[in-house]
Amino acid sequence: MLRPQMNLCRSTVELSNMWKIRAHGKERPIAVSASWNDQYEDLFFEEGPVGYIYDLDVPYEWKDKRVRFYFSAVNTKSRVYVNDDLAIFNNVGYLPFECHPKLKYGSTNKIRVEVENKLSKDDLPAGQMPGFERAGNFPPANFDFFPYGGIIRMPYVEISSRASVLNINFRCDKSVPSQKLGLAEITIEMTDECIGKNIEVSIGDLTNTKKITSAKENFHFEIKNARFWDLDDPYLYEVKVRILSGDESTDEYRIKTGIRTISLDDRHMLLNGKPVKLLGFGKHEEFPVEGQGTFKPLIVKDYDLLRWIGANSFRTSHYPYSEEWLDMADELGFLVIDEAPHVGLEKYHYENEKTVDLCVEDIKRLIDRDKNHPSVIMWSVANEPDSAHQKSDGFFKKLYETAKECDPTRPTTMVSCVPFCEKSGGPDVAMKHFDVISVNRYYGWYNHQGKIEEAEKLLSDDLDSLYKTYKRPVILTEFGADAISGFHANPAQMFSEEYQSEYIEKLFKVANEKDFVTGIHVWAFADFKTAQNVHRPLFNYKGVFTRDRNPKMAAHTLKRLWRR
Ligand code: BDP
Repeated sequence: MLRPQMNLCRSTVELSNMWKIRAHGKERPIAVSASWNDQYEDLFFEEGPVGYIYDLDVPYEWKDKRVRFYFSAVNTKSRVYVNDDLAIFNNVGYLPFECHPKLKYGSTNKIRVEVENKLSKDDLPAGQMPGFERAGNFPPANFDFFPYGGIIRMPYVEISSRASVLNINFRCDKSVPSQKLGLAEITIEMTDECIGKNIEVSIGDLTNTKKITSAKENFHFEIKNARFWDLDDPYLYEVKVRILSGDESTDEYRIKTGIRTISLDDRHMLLNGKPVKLLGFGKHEEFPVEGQGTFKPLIVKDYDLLRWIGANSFRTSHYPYSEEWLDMADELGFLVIDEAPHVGLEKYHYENEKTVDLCVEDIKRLIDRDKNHPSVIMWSVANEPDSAHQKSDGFFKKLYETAKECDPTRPTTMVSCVPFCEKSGGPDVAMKHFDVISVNRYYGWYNHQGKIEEAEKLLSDDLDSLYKTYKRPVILTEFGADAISGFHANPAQMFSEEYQSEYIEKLFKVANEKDFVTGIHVWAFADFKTAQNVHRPLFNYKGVFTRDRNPKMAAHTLKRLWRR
C-alpha cells in the first residue's frame, strides 16, 4: 500500500477540517489528527465507541476514477461507514488502512467512523489480564503509556486513474559501498488496468521503460559512482514510476529513498560496511492536548533536540510513529529501530490463535508501510514481552520469520527485559531467534535503588554475559531514572536531576566501553503521560527533556558525552 500523494496524475484531499464527534448524546467539533482524550474533559477516559462525522463533497468527475480513502492511523478499532454503508473494519492501531467505498457522485457524502479504544487482552497494545483490577493501572493498560484513542493521524481521499501503481518495493542490499556501486531492485505492483500499457521507472538520471505484461514488474538498476545515504550525508534519490498510455501518463508516483547497506558482524551493526554505534533514545509520540497524534512542529522540534544533544538514532517505542517521522529521519540522517505495537505480550497471546494472527498481521503491515525508508535500520517485533515463558519460543520464531519473509534486508530484534520483569521466571527463551540482542536494564532504579556504583558493576557483568551467550551485537535499548525537573539533591538521590544525570553518565560509560555494544538508548527522550498507578505522579519522568521539551541536567550531560 502506498501513501496518498499529490502529483501531476493524482489528487489528494486531506480530511483536515474539524470533524464532529458523537459521544455522550452530544455532537461536538473535534480535531484530527489528534486523540480525543485531552480535547474535552469528559472524554479523557473515554473508550468509545464514539462516532466521528465528516461531510465530504464528492464531485461528479471522480466517477471514473480510482477513489481511495486512506486512514493513516485510528486507535484502535474502527468501522468506516460512507452513507451508512460499512466500507471497512480495522483492528490495528498506529498503522494505515485503506478502502474504496461506494460513493454518491455530485453529492455530499456522509463519512462516519465508529472508533473504539477499550483495552483488552485480545487487542494490541494489550490491556491488563483479568485479575489485575485491584493492583493494576487505570486505564488498565498492560504497558506504560497513556492509551490515547481517536483518529490520531490524518485521513485522506486520493483520486487517481484506474490504471494506478499500488506498491513500490525498493531494495538495495546488494550494493557495494566500497566501490560506490548502487544495485537497486525495484518491484512495482499495479492495478490490472495497467496491463498492456508501458511503465517507466527512473532513479537519479537512469530510466528504464517496458511494456506491462503482469500486475507486478521488476526493475534492476546499476548506479555507478552512487552517493550512499549516510549519517553525515543522508542523500536521497528520487524513484519515479510512470504508467504510460501512448505519450500520456495515466499515473505517476514518486518516492525518495537512499542507497545504503545495513549488515552485522558478531559485534557491530554496519552501515555501508562500517561499524556504527547507535546513540539516542526510546521515546514516545505524544504531547499535551494532542495526546497521540501528528503534530508537525513537535516532530521538527524533537529532531532539533536530537541533533542538539548529539544523538544519531531512536526507537519508535512502542508502536509505529507517523510517517512524517520517518521522512524526516531519511532527510536528516537518523537511524531508526522501527517497533511493532506489541507491548504487554504474555502467555495468553502466545496461546491464542487470534492474537498470534494479529501480531503477524501487524508485522506485515509495519514492514509494508516503512520498507522504503533508508533510516529504518532494524525491525523490533516487541517490547518487553514475557519471553521467559516456554511458549514465547515458538511465537517469536514465527514473528522473526514473518519479518524476514517480508524483508530479508534488515536485521530484526525483540527487546527483552528478562530476567527482571518476567512473569514466568527463568531465562529468556526467545532472544536466541533474533539478529541483535536488545535489552532494557534498570540497575540503580527498579533494582539496587539509589546505588549507582553497584549498578555499574551489575550492568557490566550482565552485558558481558549476554555477549558470551549469544555472540551477537548487543543494544542497551533502555536504561534510565525518573527526575522531576526542579528536584535537586546533594548527594544525588532518586528523583533528583543530579541522580538522573549521574546515573545516565556512569551507566552510559559502562556500556560504551564494550566493543560488542552497538547501541545505547536512554529511556526516555521526554517525560510522557501514562496510566495512573502509585509509581507515576501523572507522568513518567524518565525524560531527559520535560514533556514540553526543556532540558534537564541529564540532557546537558548527554550533550557533553555525545556531541562530536
Ligand atoms: C520499561 C518499558 C517502558 C517503561 C519503562 C519505565 O519498556 O515502556 O516506560 O520501563 O518503567 O520497562 O519507565
